[in-house]
Amino acid sequence: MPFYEWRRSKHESVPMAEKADFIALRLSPLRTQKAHTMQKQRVFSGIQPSGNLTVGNYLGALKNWVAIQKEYENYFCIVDLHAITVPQDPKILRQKIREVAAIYFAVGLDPEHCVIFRQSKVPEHTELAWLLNCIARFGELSRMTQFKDKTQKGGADSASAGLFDYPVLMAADVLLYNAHLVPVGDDQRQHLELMRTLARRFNHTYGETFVVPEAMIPPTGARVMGLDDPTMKMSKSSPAPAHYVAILDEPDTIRKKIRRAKTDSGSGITATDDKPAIRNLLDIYSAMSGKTISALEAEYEGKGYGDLKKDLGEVVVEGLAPIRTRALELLDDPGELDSILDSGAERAKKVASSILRDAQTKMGVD
Ligand code: AQP
Repeated sequence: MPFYEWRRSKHESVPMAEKADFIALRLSPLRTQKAHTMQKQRVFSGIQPSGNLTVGNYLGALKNWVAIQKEYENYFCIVDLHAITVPQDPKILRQKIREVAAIYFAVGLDPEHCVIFRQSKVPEHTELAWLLNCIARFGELSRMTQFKDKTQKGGADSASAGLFDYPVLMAADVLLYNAHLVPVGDDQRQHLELMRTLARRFNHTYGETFVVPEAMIPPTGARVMGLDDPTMKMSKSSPAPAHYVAILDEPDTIRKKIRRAKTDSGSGITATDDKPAIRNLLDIYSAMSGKTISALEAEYEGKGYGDLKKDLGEVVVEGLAPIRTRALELLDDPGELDSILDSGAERAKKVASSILRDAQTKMGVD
């Protein structure tokens, strides 16, 4: 069974042991043969340039994009219009857009298999978002937990309408390409459900138009938690650098942040409910190294938190350092990055414009 089918229908976490099956399936000669004769399915995903990309973004999204890129026709977007749903400094935003682009290429996304572009350069995204706004319901958007989380501090009244509408723009991003699959971290599950609801509602009301996409959530690293607070999802927009490991952090900074990560009381190294901080460190370790959580628990039996943190620091440095080096090289030539993004936008527009036109025609606004 292909990875996406195996994973998508379950909507639950997958046991570590199944990871090996995933790799075996992907190498199966039968599957490779089939891939040549069948038209590739489409994948869409994106990341907001709203801060320093973290190891959470890497494990929940980027690493998996790279792993599947050859099997699908991929559209990977830098969702800058999502980023401005909260205040951004325009100068920093421009810099972060390039950083995200550099990281996309540095992790190994290959323009031969992936169309990589900026959301704001393909206006069809906002045009379709408006059409979908007219079928999305206020009640549905009011139930989005990410909106509630993000407005917890400042209150919903002062949040931008864009932040409230974020999931509709996200639905437009994916439906605009008739993508079958959306590789994301666990935090996007609810948005994906809304996207599926909107696609079905549109098809039901106006006639078959959109593919109803499926989420593709990785077996480990799907929800990396904050190093300073294992009850909070690690987020790139956190004002506290100790909260996250950034992909572009220097190796010594990574070691230091992991050394200072919060731990739980007691001493055993187990991924149990009473040890959310240790479970998070083991999850990161497992996703970065490919070792199962149970193998790690056995390896660290009788050892201390300090041993775990020291080794984890090295594993993370080893995984991220080459990406950092390559990304910094690419950032030395911003003109080249911009021009690759522009040509990606041209390619994306070709697909997006015809699907938008179809939706407009169905709604009678052609
Ligand atoms: N902590 C995480 N663990 C696993 N996956 C994660 N993702 C984000 N955080 C984690 C995945 O990364 C992709 C990019 O997400 P995004 O930039 O569109 O928005 P987000 O989910 O809101 O990510 P952040 O880092 O928390 O950004 P801010 O702080 O700006 O809101 C998605 O696939 C997401 O699942």
